[in-house]
Amino acid sequence: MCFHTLTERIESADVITVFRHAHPDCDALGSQNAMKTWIQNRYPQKQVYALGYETSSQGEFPASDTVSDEVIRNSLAIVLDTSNKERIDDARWQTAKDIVKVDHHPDFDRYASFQIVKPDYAAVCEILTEYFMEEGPEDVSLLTAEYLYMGLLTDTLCFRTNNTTSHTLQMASWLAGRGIDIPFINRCLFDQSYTEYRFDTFLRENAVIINRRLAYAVVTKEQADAWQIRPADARNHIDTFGHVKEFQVWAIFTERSDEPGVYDGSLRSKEIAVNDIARQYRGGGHRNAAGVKGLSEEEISKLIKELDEALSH
Ligand SMILES: [Mn+2]
Repeated sequence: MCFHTLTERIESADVITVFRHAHPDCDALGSQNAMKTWIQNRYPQKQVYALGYETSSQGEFPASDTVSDEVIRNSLAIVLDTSNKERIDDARWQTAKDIVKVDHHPDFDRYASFQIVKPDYAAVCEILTEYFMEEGPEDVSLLTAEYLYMGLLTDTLCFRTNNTTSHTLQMASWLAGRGIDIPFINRCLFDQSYTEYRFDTFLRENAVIINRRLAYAVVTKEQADAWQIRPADARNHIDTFGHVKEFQVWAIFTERSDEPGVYDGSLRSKEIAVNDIARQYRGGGHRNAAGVKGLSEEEISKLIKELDEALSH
C-alpha cells in the first residue's frame, strides 16, 4: 500500500522538511502544518520543519520555520498540494536527499522519487486524513485535526464543490470526532472585518448591472487607496456578486497601483465558459472562474459586451 511506503520514508529520515505551493491557501497550509504536527507527535526525536515564504490572510497558521541549506540537503522533503515544481514556495526543495509528493491535482509533473497523487480527492487534507487514520490515528492531536478540517472546508468551499464526495464527508466526520470546534473554525476562516463588510456594500452600490444577468464593478486605484485595500484583495470580493439568482456572469476590475489606466479583472459565471473569452484579454483559468490582465478602460467595455453577447446565445 502506498501509504505505508510514505511511512517507511518518514521513519528512515532523521530530518523532514515539508513544502507547499506559493500563494498558499488553507489546504496547502493546513496539510503542511498537519503533517508537521503529526510527525512531531508520532516521532518526537525527529526534526521536522514547515517551509515557505508567503503567507495567507485566511485562517491562522504558525509562521514558517527558518532552516539552513544544510538542513534541507540532509532531509526528506515532503511537498504538499503542489502539482508542478515551479510552484513550490522555496526552490531549495530540489536539494533534499529524497523527495516525496502528495497532491490532488492532475499529475503532469513527476518531480518526486515517490508520490501519492489522488486527483479525485477534494483536498490534500482529505488524503492526509486518510493517511493518518491508517498509519497513526492516535497521533492526530486536536490541533492536527483542526488544520486538516480547515483545508477540507476551504478547498471544497464548505463542502459545495462537485468533487465533494461521500469519502470527503467521511474524513470530515472522523475529524469532527476528534473534538474540533466547528463553529469556531468557520468564524476564524470566513468572518469578515467591518471594513470588508463595508467594502462589499461599496461594491454593491457601484455595481453595473446589465440586463439583470451580468454584474460588474470597477475599482480605481484612488478608491482602493481610500479603502486601504490592495487590488488583488479587492478582486477577492468577487463572491459578493456570486449569490444572486439572476446573475449569470459577474466580474471585478481593479486599476493597477503602479500603472494608471491599466486594469486586472476576475470573471465568474454559472454556465457559460469565461476562460475562452479571458484568453483574448491576456488571461485564462477555469471554465467558470477566470482572470484577465492589463486591460484599458475601452477593453473592459469591449469584454463586458462580449460577455453579454455570450449570454444571449
Ligand atoms: Mn488543494
